[in-house]
Amino acid sequence: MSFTLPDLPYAYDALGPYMSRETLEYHHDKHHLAYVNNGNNLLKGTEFEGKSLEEIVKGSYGKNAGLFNNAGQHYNHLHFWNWMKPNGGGAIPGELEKKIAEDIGSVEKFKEEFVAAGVGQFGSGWAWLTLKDGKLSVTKTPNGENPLVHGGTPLLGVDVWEHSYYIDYRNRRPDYLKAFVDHLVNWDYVAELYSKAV
Ligand code: MN3
Repeated sequence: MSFTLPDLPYAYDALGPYMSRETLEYHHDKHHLAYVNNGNNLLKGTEFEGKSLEEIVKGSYGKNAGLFNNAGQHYNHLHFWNWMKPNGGGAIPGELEKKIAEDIGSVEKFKEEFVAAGVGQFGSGWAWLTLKDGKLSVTKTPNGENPLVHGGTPLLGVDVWEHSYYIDYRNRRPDYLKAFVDHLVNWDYVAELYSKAV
């Protein structure tokens, strides 16, 4: 299976003022496209040709760094576009909200931990809401890594590479993360991933 770049699930200007058209044009059309193209080139002739994206991500981790970086980022970005929506944030579907309260303490505590994980990721990477061994937690990873390679399922992730926020927020990563949790998260998509994983 080769990688392809899907269209964004909303218009380029749909996430304003929290994420601009210019950011989405660079991030989707250039950065994500580069992961797709580089990933396809690096996939050729490897044992991973014909495997699913998840299998490629898990299988190449620690074995083929070039392929892993691009396949991991392709996986992360496929979900990232769906983890956001216009007028996002807001209410969390009941079952998931209950599970967050059980495992993390409260929705407010989750938001604090999630923002802190993103702020605390030194350099490029991602912050996550992860399901592992039946339990939710907030985690973070460097570069293109994600919870899949650590035995978990990513339910929500936020890209903290500078290309994700520098046009709109410059160096203010905490402001970007706060805007993401309060105004961008597509909780219906997170809940859908949760129901598939349990
Ligand atoms: Mn990115």
